Amino acid sequence: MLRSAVLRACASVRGWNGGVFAKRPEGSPHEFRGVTHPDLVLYEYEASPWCRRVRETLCVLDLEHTVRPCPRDTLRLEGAYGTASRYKAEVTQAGGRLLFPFLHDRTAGVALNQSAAIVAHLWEHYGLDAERPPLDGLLNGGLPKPLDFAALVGPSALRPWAECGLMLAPSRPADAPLVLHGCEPDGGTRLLREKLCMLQLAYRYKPRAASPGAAIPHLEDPNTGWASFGARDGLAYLEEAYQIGPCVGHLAGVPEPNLGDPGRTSWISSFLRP
Ligand SMILES: N[C@@H](CCC(=O)N[C@@H](CS)C(=O)NCC(=O)O)C(=O)O
Repeated sequence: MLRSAVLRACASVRGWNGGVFAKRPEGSPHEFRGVTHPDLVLYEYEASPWCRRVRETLCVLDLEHTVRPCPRDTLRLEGAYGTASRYKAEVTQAGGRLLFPFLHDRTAGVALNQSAAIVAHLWEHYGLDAERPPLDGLLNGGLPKPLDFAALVGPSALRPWAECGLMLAPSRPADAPLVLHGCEPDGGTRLLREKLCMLQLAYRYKPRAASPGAAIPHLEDPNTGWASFGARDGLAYLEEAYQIGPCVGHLAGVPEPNLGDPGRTSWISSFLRP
């Protein structure tokens, strides 16, 4: 009850952005500069406000992509990670900084940090014939800075718990990526994204517009043949099939060895550092 109220509040902070696709001209084939399905890999974590901005854009542009979740090992040091992190090494290998979101567009041959640059890249490459929904424009540079920040941070601040796609939990790896059908503001989709993120399970994210009666979220696991609609079964399945330990808490220490950036700080890390 409380959870669904919070989920509804999270969605309403950003006015359901990401639940409505950009309109494309009548009869326009669903292709982007001749490419029907660009090969996009997003490294992100659910609780990061800046990652939300990019996930929304991918939904608005109806771009299927692969998510490789990079939840935090620790809040004490920015960019720190240990052997429990599954995908962070790929970010530096692809030329990125340990700062999320990070997009590797393997079709365009581009690797990008910074949410604003990623959003601009996606519109320039894959949204030229698309009509930007006014709300999406407003939430991407159309608001005064303090309001923009509040609208961005609101949905994360309403679910600040470590398990909500912020910190990692030990998990079994999956051979093939799972498949998630849903959209950014949908509460059930968010619950599944949070869990997939905490467990660092890669997935193909297939945007579905949010309409009354839309059959989302829908989760499939090609590794076992399991599939189901709705969040409740999906959460139980992921826990049973993949989780092998509790989520590390907000106060988790810097991992030893630290395979990431040795000395980056932020206001939150200076606050938490002993
Ligand atoms: N200005 C950047 C901010 C990105 C950012 O600060 N990301 C934080 C999470 S919200 C981060 O990745 N911190 C390092 C870490 O998680 O280790 C953007 O717009 O992408």
